[in-house]
Amino acid sequence: MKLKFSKDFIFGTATSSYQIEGAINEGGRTPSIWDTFSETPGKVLNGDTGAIACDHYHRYEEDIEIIKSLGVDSYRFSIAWPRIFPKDGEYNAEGMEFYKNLSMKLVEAGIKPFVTLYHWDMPQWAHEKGGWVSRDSVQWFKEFAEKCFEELDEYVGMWITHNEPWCAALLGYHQGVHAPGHTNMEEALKAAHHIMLSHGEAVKLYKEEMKLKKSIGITLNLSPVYGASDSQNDQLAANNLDGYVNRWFLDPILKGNYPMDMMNLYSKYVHSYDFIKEGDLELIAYPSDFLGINFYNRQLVEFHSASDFLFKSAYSDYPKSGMGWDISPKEFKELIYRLREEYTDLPIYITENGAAFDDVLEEDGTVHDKDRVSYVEQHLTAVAELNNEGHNIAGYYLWSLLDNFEWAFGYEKRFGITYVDFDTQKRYLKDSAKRYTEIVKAREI
Ligand code: GBH
Repeated sequence: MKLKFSKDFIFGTATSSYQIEGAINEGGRTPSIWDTFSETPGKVLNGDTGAIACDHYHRYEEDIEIIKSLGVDSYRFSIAWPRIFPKDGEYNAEGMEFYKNLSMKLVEAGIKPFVTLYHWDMPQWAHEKGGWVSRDSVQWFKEFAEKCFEELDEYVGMWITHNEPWCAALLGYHQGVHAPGHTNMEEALKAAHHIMLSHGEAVKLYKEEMKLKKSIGITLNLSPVYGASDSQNDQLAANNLDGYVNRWFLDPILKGNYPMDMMNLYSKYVHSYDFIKEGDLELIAYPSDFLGINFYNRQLVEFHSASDFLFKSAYSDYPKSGMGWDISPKEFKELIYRLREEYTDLPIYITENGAAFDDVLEEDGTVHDKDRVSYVEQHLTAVAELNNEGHNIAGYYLWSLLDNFEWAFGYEKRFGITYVDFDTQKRYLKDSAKRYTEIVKAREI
């Protein structure tokens, strides 16, 4: 039986600035923390950097043609902060020009720009003044946001303040696998707090001060977590990972408080929680218009007494993507049920979903990525089913338009529905792009 998508359901595809743009020294841009990090030996696989990436900065018109050919309603991209503020307090109109042209051309093509302000490329100057660990970052971000709102709001369909604060804060400052590569839990919690605070400030600025009217929200990476068994210990492990990845962000943003069990668990790593100031939680929970979710996989954990928060990954017999992540569309649905029950009635956008696999470019320029086709079909079916059940998923953005710089994995992991030959910068539509186009055009699966 075919499942239908409503007329106003938004189909899209997504990218982010550092992962595709390249042109790191052009248009007045200064380095971001990801330039610094990826240039540090040992941080990124094969020593890859985003210096050239997909050369999208020069090829964006060609890339818009690809987006057009997919028939999607919307395109999600992010703005490189160091193009807009290459130095503290110094606005760079030339940097903004790029995003204006991109947005205008998208609008002309009938494609709605969905713009993320922060997808992890903090200017190096801001990092040197303390980065997200410093409370001043809230102010720096607000200035950046204000300029973007001023210059781009007329073209933009929807705004996302932050992409995946968990990654920026915890992968960046606790696990050290993302820029800036620190391993300090207290720093990570401060960074998370300031990122969420800057989200609240930006939404408030947008609505209350600037009185602008498009939709604005935040995107979280959410992973439904399960214990390997029903034992109390494994369930505790699951609760802790759920707190670490999901609740630490969901609770402040949607309920205006931090989860107490996690505050207790973290307290031995934190000198004091006085970086959480009076009024902060209210601001963090400032009402936005939607919740964005990036969904990739569920996680299965077991109790592990020797690890900081008492969990470790457990063996799972699920089929895996090329990242080794469980393919878990059923758990995606469970995540949405939980959000509806415990957290929010806001429209939900799936702002990213997709998978890496080992793609092979055939001599005739085709890529038969049947595993990705199946991954996308399974998750889109889940979205359609959820909507039939009345859960109001307002849109779906396939990650990613192009193979790109996959952070710590460099160019080795390909998430694109378009294959990029990084030697020639030639693009080739994979079978998944063709299948997605069919679904988008038929608006049914
Ligand atoms: C997103 O982050 C990013 O927004 C995007 O830039 C990136 O290219 C894309 O995903 C693909 O990676 O513990 O092994 O089960 C992904 C966030 C967080 C998703 C960790 C997978 C669990 C991995 N990821 N999560 S595992």
